[in-house]
Amino acid sequence: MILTFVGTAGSGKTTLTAEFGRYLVENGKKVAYVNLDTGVKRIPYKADIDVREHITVEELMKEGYGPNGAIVESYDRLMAHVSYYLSRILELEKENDYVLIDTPGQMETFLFHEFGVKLMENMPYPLVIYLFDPTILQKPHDYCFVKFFTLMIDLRLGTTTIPGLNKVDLLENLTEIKKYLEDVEYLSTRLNLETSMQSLLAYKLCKILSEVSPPVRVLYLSAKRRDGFEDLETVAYEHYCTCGDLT
Ligand SMILES: Nc1nc2c(ncn2[C@@H]2O[C@H](COP(=O)(O)OP(=O)(O)OP(=O)(O)O)[C@@H](O)[C@H]2O)c(=O)[nH]1
Ligand SMILES: [Mg+2]
Repeated sequence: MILTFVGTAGSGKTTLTAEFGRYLVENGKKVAYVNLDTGVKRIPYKADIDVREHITVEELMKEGYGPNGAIVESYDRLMAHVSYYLSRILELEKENDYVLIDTPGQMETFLFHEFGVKLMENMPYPLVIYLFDPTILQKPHDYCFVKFFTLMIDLRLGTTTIPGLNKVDLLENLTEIKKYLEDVEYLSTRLNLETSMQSLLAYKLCKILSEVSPPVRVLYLSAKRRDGFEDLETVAYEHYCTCGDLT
């Protein structure tokens, strides 16, 4: 089973990769780790595959690139090795129960560069966990954004994407947040009470949500407290082993 963690900078991809891996190993599973981030300095797990074998952002900056240019250039150079990484990931999958993939710090690098697209499109039944930080959820329309962004990842990468609210240990109002994320009727009612253009747009989008997407389960995760780890295992199992729906 291959699980790919995608998310905005600082959403907790690397920490979750390490901690979920440790949890799986403690539960008797064989786990392999893949680091696809050319910019990371230190990682808290032992990577079986690491793109920094080929190139790092640091090296490119020494060649004179700026930080953003170096990130893009690093994935331009990795394009020549996509098939190599793909075949090594598939080998690891045969030898392990889980392959956990940690993706570039900035999500746009993975979603907008051909490297991420080619890698994911050629994986069999790719499963992505889209990690989002609680700080993004300020207004009712933000919940709509998260739901559609999950679909946009499916659209771009050809994956099945499960949204995962990360760092729930920081939250005091999780019950209310769950209502917004799981009950479209509740969200629509709240959006209807708002007067902004964003809310109106979100209200219209919510109406078509059930047509374009089955009701997808949301994960509530914390690497700090290991919250949601059993659910994450279940999602992976249902996706790969029962080819079931993830509602
Ligand atoms: N409270 C809390 N903090 C967390 C959790 N997971 C990660 N963090 C913190 O969030 C920050 C970012 O974590 P990372 O794992 O580096 O996040 P990332 O998405 O890999 O970050 P980049 O790759 O640099 O974009 C660190 O300070 C972590 O300690 C969590 O479950 N709870
Ligand atoms: Mg990281």
